[in-house]
Parts: sequence; C-alpha cells; structure tokens
Amino acid sequence: MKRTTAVIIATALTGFGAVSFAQSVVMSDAFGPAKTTVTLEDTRLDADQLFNKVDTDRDGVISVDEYAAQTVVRANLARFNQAVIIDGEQTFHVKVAPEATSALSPSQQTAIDAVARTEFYRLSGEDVSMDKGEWIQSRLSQFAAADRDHDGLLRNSELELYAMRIAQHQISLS
Ligand SMILES: [Ca+2]
Ligand SMILES: [Ca+2]
Repeated sequence: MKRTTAVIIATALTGFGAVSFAQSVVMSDAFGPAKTTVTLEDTRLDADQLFNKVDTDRDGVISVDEYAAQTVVRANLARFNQAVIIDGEQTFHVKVAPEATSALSPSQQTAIDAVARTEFYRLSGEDVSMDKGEWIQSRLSQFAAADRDHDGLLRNSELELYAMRIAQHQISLS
C-alpha cells in the first residue's frame, strides 16, 4: 500500500499529462521480486509490454510528446519507488542506487523532457514518429550501451548504471 501511494504521488508531481501511463504501472501492482540480472530478452519483452502504455492516444505510434512524457514519468517512478520495474519473462524490479532517488525538481524535469525530445528525433527517423519496432530497437540499444562486456546480461555496475540512466541521474547532477 505504501508503495502504491508513492506511485500516485509521483503521477501528481510530474504534470506532463501522462497519467494513464503511470496509472497502468500502479494497476499492474508490478514490483515483483528483486533481481540483480537483466537479460536482453527481459528488455525486449518489457519494451513490447510498455509500447501500448506509452502510446497514450492509441494511434499505434509514439509521438515526440508521448516519448518525452514517458521518459519523465519513468524517471519519477524509478526515484519514488527506488526501483525500476521490468516486465520480462517474469515481472521483477531492480533497485535504484540511493544517490539517484531524490525527487526531481521542475527544472530538472524540464531538462529531461528537452533531452528526450532530441533523442526522439534522432531515433524516430524521417517520419518523426516511432513505430513499435523502432521503440523496441531503442530499448535494446539502451541495453547494449550498458552491457559493457557484451555478454547479453546486465549485472553489477552495468545494471546499476542502467537503472540510474532510467532514473535520469545524470540530469540531476548537472
Ligand atoms: Ca501515439
Ligand atoms: Ca554484461
């Protein structure tokens, strides 16, 4: 119950209009067990599940607004929950390091939104919209960037960094 409350507070604070995305995270009651390893397949399944939640207007593609909103909401949720929830082969969570769990200020959220928009234009191609394949590919690229030893698993410092990126720790440092 305490965790659910934290998620709802996170939704109220983001103010980026992505309420349905955050609410669906609450509905799934999806913390699951803590894990210290994430596989590429977990990431692919998670991205596949997440697509419909990010595509809030259900037009089958992710727009720049939807992309930026999910980035901000996901960072807020990771911080409030102190965990990143992954719908992989099972639903589980990965702890976020304590230094990446302080609440984001409005200006930090604006900065995350701006960076996410730039990232979207780089990823989405000429049509400036992201279909499911492009969305999943962007998530797999994020995984690959964190998988320093290229063994197809994130663990230890790889996983810590991955979770901190989702929590947008680099923005909160600047
Ligand atoms: Ca859409
Ligand atoms: Ca690895």
